[in-house]
Order: sequence, then C-alpha cells, then structure tokens
Amino acid sequence: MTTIDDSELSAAASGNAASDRFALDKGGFDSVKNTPVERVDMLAREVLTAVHETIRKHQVTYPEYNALKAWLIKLGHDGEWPLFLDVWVEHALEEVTTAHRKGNKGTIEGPYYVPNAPELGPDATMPMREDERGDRLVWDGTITSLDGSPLAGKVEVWHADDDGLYSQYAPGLPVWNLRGTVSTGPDGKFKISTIRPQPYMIPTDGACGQLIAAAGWHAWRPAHVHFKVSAPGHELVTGQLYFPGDPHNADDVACAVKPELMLDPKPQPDGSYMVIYDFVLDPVRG
Ligand code: MBD
Ligand code: FE
Repeated sequence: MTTIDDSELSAAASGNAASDRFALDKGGFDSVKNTPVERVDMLAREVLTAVHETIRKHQVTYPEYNALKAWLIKLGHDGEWPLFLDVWVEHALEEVTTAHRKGNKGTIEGPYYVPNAPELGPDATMPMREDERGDRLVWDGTITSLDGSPLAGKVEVWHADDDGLYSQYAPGLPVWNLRGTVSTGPDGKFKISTIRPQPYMIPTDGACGQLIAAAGWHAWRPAHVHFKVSAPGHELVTGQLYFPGDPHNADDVACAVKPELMLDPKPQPDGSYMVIYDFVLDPVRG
C-alpha cells in the first residue's frame, strides 16, 4: 500500500487512499453473506431496469455509451468509487437506515473516516500543528440516552483544515491531524477545542471532477465537522455539523445538510467561537 506522502495532492492519490482504507475496514462481503438470492436478484434487476429505461427514454447513443464505459474505467483507476458513492448515493442510504430513530439521526459518513484516532479525555484539544491556521472553535456537549440519562461514550471527530484538506488523504499533514476520539465520563459531558474548517471542494482532477464539469455541476461541500458518537447499548450516530451562512449549505454536492445539524457558533471577545451541540442516542432495538 502506497501512502499519501509518496504522492502529489491529486484526486487519484486521495481516491486510492480512500479505496485502500475501505478495503481495510469494510471491504469484505461477509456482512451480506446471508442475503437471500431473491433479494440480490431484485436489487440488481431493478437497478439495471432503471438504466435500460433511461437509455430508451433519452435515446442514448453508442458514443455516449462508450463515454460511460471510459468514465467508469477511469473512476476505478482514480480510486474514486468511494468518493462517487458517498457523494451521490450515500445520502439515500443514510435516510432509510436512520428513519426509525427518535434521537439524533445524523447524516452521511463520507470517504475520509479513519478508525482508532488518538484517545483524548473529556476535555479535549484535537491533534493539530503548532501553527494550525483557522478560527478557534470550542464545542461543548453532552451525550444522553432517549430517556435523558447521561451516557459514558465516545465522540470521534474528524474534519478538514483551513485549506480544506483531510489528514491521511492529502500529503504533508501529520497522520492524526484534526482527528480524535473524545471520551465522556458518566456525566456524558465533553468539550472539544479545535479549529473551524473551511468549505470543502471535492477533488476536480479525477473522474468525479470530470462528471461535475461535463454536467455543469459544482464540486463544493459546505464547511463541516464529522462525528461518530457511540455508547454501550446504543445505536451509533454518524453525522456532520454545519455552520450558518455557508454559501453551500443549500446546494451541498453530497446532499448531506439537514437543519438539525446546523451549529449556532457564538463569537467570543478573543476571536474564537463557542458552540453547544448535544447528542441523544437511541437504545439498540431488542
Ligand atoms: C468529504 O469531506 C465528505 O464529507 C464527503 C461526504 C465527500 C467528500 C469529501
Ligand atoms: Fe468531509
């Protein structure tokens, strides 16, 4: 496995890093080994039928078909299957799999999560460079169960830096930069000091960027802070928090913004921002 630091900042470098990461953490088919043949048949057939219907409806040509083939081959070469799926497909999955929750539902995970980030106490400063640029952000919160009782749990946090870059997916950053695992005590409380990330542009020099340019779309996601919140006996909540006023809150390329994920940062006299955001976790269904 090549590491990102052998590479240039490019779509293929971040794409292949995301593909390698996926293979390491989630790449097996084991989790669906008991899926009945009828369900595979139904899902595959309905997706293919939707493709056939699009071809008939719009009289798709051979040059267009060959462009699709070339594009899919390039998507693989660039390692951008995780990026493509997480940007344009994951939001629908997230919607159907969290609809039952009474507590926080969250939003998509995206391609840049890395497990086992450094463990920090309940009063945490995110790993960052001494000269890390960006406005300071201090986030206070509590994890509780649906019935209001506090939970000893974990808040895993990861986000881009002031240049919109994620550690382990762009060269030249410390491995765990702006990635951490914050634990709460029995009172469920945590406090996280970090920097406020900038809007994020998905890589434009690979296959996903080619699609965006050809379709006249844009590549922007609003600034966001990713989280995974967990506690024993409760459903894991994966999501992202957003900042009011971001120009891309209303047209996120990944369709992952929800009003309940909007922060309310309060500017402080020293130029930093303070914010409170709490989590309510659903007990696992018995
Ligand atoms: C990201 O940082 C992200 O959160 C998503 C969903 C897709 C690409 C990059
Ligand atoms: Fe992200």
